[in-house]
Amino acid sequence: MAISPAEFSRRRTTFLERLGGVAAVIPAAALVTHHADVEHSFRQQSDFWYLTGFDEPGAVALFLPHRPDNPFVLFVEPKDPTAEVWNGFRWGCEGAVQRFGADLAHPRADLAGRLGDYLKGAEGIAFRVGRHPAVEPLVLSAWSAQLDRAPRNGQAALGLVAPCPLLHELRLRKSEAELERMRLAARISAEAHELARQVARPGLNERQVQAVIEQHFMEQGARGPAYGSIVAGGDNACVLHYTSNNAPLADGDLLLIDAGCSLSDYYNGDITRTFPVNGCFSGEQRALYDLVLAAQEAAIAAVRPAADAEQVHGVALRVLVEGLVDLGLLRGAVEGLIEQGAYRHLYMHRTGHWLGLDVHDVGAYRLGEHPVPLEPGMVLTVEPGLYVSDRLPPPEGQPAIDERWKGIGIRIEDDVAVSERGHEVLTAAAQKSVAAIQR
Ligand SMILES: [Mn+2]
Repeated sequence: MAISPAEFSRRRTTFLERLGGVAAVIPAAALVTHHADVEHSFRQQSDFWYLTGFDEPGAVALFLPHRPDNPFVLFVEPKDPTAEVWNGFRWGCEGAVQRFGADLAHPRADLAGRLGDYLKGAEGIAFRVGRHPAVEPLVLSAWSAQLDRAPRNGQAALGLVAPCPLLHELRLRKSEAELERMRLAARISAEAHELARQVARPGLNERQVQAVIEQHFMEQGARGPAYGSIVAGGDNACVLHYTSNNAPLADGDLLLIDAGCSLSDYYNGDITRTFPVNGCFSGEQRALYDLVLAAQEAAIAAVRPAADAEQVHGVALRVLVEGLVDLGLLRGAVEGLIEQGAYRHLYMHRTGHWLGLDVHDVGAYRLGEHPVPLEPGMVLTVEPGLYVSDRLPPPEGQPAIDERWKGIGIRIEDDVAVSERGHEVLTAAAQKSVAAIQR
């Protein structure tokens, strides 16, 4: 079930409460040029979406706690038959009020003329500077005009503040309805990984596997991939953000796939699986796979209320480093290796990130000195990996890597929701045990 209008309304009420007397200006995304006069398919800005559910470009939402009778105002592209013939349906001002719960709606072109009046009486302006080039000059000039008037009308000069901390704290904790959407995104994404493993075979191109995955996303009603799918055979898997996906799969190589779908309302899955192209691990591949899987399972087991993402990372890291020492790929005492970062030529990223409307979702990881404690409703990925290649030299004192290990890149990633009792793995339908992925 899609997020209900009532839930969008509750989000706005909470946001308005948190704003105190500060007015917020939250712009929608603009269309982005792909090339020449062709645009990328539209992707709404997640903060704007979270508060409005309005999926058109160029709109601007105002949240005005100092105007309790009409605190939610939308500026939208008005109805225009000619424009709609070319670019599709618009809700217009009437739709903004009737379907999206705006107290008042105006054509976007009126923003410059009306913004100053709407901000009158606010204690400050919450606006994200640096991200919205079409809206920022209007906000700054309305702010400037208020500063000009302040000495005469005796009102305190307004402050300009960032809306992000407030809003992102809300987005970090998912409601039950949001978790339901994320379960669906996770399920569709997991099914696509299962299909990919069934079709993968030596000689197939990475791109052909990508097609199977993304076809499933769209068949199942998702918008498409949540991010550039990574389909990386053999040594390509050691490039963390490999997206060229255009090499033939080799017999004897592993295939790393990092792909997840984005639903119509932008909730995302983010899954990585790694398996042998021919269904059979070599000794070295198996040793490293067992190690990454053990690290991942230990890290998932550490996800529970009051733990934090740094502890989860620490658990994965310890398992990896201990295993790498056992395999002779690192040398020294585990504690010291972790402290010095002597593993970073083999494991160079963190173990996870928040997941939600953005794939790398918003929300702080630390507040000052302290890591943010996990709470029920938070969703994070758990994704340790190992990447053995010539790209980064071992640090001083660490052994040279034997050729037999090179070209092995492995990552295993699940989406994990923190629950009252511990955690729920949303992506469990994507198999990862050796028994399941060997043929
Ligand atoms: Mn991820």
